[in-house]
Amino acid sequence: MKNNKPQETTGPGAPASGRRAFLARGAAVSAAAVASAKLIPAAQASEANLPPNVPAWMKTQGGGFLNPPYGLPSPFEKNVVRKLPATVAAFPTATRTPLQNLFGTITPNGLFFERHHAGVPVINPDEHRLMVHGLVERPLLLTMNDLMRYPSFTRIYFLECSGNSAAEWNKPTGKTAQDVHGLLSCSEWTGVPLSTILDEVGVKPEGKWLLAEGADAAAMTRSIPLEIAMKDALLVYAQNGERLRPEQGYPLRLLLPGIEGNMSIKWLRRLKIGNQPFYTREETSKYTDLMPDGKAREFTFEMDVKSVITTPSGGQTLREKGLYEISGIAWSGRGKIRSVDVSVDGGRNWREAVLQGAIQSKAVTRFCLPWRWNGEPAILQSRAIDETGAVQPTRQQLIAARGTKSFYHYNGIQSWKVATSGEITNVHA
Ligand SMILES: Nc1nc2c(c(=O)[nH]1)N[C@H]1C(S)=C(S)[C@@H](COP(=O)(O)O)O[C@H]1N2
Ligand SMILES: [Mo]
Repeated sequence: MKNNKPQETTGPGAPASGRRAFLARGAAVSAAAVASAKLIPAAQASEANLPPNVPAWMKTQGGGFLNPPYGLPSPFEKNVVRKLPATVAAFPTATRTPLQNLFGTITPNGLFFERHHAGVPVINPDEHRLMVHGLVERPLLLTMNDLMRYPSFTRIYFLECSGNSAAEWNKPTGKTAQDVHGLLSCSEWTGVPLSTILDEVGVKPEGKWLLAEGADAAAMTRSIPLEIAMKDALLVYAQNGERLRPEQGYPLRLLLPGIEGNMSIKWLRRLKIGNQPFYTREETSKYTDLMPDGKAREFTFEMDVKSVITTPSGGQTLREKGLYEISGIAWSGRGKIRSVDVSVDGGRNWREAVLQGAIQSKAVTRFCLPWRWNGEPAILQSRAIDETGAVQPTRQQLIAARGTKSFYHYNGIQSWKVATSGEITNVHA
C-alpha cells in the first residue's frame, strides 16, 4: 500500500518513518531495516514478498508477556510524547498533547495535557478526603471508598485550558498543532455526578455558589455557580478505563464539561457552598480578560466552538503531489458539533467535511475530507459550527470583538500554509 501520509520533519529520527527516507536508507544498518527494504520496493505485488522471503522478525520467537507489566507503545513511536511549548518559561507550567500524531477522538492517558500551578502531589487514596460543607443541611467528609459506592456515570468529554492558543492573539508562534492547540485533550471519564452529592448534603435555599479546592501546594480554588454544578459536573475517579493518572488529579478531580479547564479542580479535597462568588486569586488576577473598553470579563465559563486540522499540519512536509486526507478535530463547550467546513485557499472557498463517529456533546469530533494537492501553495483552514449555531471566527473577527488585550479564550480559525516545497507552517492568513 502506498503511504500518502505527510511526514514530520521536526523530531529526531522522524524522517526514517517516511517511505522514501526509509528506502534511501535501504542499504543501511540493522538486519531488520535490510529485511523490510527488500519487502517494499515494488508497487506491485511480488514473489519476492512471499515465503521464504519473510522479514527477520518472523524468524525468531517474539518477546512481550509482562515486559513491562504495564504496556508501552512501540519503540518506533518514541517521538509521540507530551511536550513543553516551544518557548519555555523558566518554570514549566504545562505540557501539551501531540494532536498531530493522534487518531480518532480519545487522548491516551499518557499523552493527556498537563497544567499544574504547583506540580503534582503524590496522594495515597486511603488518606484522601472530600469535605462538603458551608450552606448545607448535612456537612460530609467522604473517603474515596464512601464516594465510589454512589452510582457511577461514564461519558466522553474534552478538557481545554482557556490559555490554549493564547500566543495566536499576537503572532503565529507555535510550529505544530501540539504547540498551538495541545492544551486540549479528550477522555472517557467515570465518576459520581456532583448533583448526587449535593442532594446528599442538602444545599440550603440561599446556597448559590460552590468553592472547589485542590489538595496541591497551590490549593487551587475556583467559584462555580450552582446551576453548572447541578447540570453535568462529575466527581471523577477514572479516565479511559483506569484510575485517574496523578497528573490528572488522582485520586479525585472535578470535571466541568465544556467549561474552561482551570475550573475542573484536580486532587479535589473540599467543596464549600456559599451565597456568592468567592473571588479567589484564580478569578481576579488570573482567568479574566481585558476588553477594548478597559473593563475585564470575568467568569468566562464556556469554551467556545473551535477546530484545528491535525493532518496535514505545521511541522509536517508533503513529499509529493497527489491525494491526501485532510483530517482534524472540532469541539464546543456549548454542545455538539453540527458541521465543519474546510478551505484550502485561505478561506475563499469552503467545502463541508465528513464528521466521523458518534457526535457527542462537549466531546471532540473528528472531521475529514480528501484533498488533491497540485503542488502549488495552499492555505488549509477549518471552521467549526456547533449546535447552537455558533461559528468559529477568523482571527480578525475575534480581534474585532475582543480587542488585543485578551489572553484567554482564543478560538480563531487556524491557518496552515503549504509551500511549494511541501513544507507546512503556522501563518496568520
Ligand atoms: N488543584 C488543581 N487543579 C487544577 C489545576 C491546578 O494547578 N491545581 N490546574 C487547572 C488548569 S489551569 C487546567 S487547564 C486543568 C488541567 O487539567 P489536566 O492537567 O488534567 O490537563 O486543571 C485545572 N485544575
Ligand atoms: Mo488552564
